[in-house]
Amino acid sequence: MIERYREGSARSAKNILSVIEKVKRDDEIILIFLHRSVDGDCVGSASGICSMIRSLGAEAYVAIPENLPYNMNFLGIDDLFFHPNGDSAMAEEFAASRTIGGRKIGAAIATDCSEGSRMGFCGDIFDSIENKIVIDHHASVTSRTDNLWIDPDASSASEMVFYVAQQISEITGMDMRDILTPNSAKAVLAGIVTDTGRFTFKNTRPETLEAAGQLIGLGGDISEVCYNLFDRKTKQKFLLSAKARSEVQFFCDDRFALTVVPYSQFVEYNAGPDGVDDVVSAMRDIDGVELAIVLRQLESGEIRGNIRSQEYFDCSRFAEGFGGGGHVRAAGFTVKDGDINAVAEEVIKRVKAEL
Ligand SMILES: [Mn+2]
Repeated sequence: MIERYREGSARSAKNILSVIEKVKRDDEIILIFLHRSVDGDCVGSASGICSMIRSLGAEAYVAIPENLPYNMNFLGIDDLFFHPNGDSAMAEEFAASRTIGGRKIGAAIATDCSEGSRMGFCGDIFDSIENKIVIDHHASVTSRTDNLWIDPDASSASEMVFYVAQQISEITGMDMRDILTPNSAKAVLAGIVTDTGRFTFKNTRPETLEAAGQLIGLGGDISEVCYNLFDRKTKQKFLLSAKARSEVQFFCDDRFALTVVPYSQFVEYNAGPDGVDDVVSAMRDIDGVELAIVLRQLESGEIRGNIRSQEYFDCSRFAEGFGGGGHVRAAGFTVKDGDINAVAEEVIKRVKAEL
């Protein structure tokens, strides 16, 4: 066991084992929650926890607030998900009685986020459940529960979940292969790969690679994961990304790069909301650029800002100014609706005051 994870992962493992005991005794179910705008890390960490709980004989589902992005379909983990807003019999039963298969929700586990406000429409369900466990690597936390493991230095929630699985293996004597199925090991690996930019970001530590190495041994195919999450793209996405890159503007002696993608461009290029996901890091990597921001408008009218910095700009604090959050070098925010150009002007003004 990696020393710096020993205490937190042991505490989380014990909390999880005790809720498993409780839900088995009371014939209840556990729901796992992740943040909206789902990404590899929230999906990977939630899937790992779900697989772990099922392996210990309790019933669990990942309550997902939106469809899995197409580039994560290769993970083959559909059986872990529960779509409370879907049109399945399960969703209908839940809407009518707040039960699944006749069982009440006995506990909630949040991974890669800690607050209902980050979970889209699943937030109300999360908030209504009394028994909560949180495993997260985002520093901005306001929720207060004893069952909280927050480690802002961890590369990803998925890395933390891997070490929780290892603790459960140590405590129960179960083999890691019986705790994480090959597909969920692949999902946890996908989470680490996502949040480390395939092991190139500064958050990549020896313990990150240790976890990744073991996950490959458990069935995670690293090249399949990297191809699907980073390299694979549709023609539409390729063209929209090129357009967004060609329209980048520079400010503050070229230290700040900004590009603005109105919804009309998503329509023109027939690309999905993830169509410019690869742009912000590419902008941040331009020589001399400290701060990169991509503003995009979604079909709902929402304006989403993605923020990346190179060395010193605090993205998390800047995002908080717009009601968002994240990490020091990578953060984001969402503005409910409004004029994307007006938001851009406000962003430029605030950056100029700070950078
Ligand atoms: Mn994460």
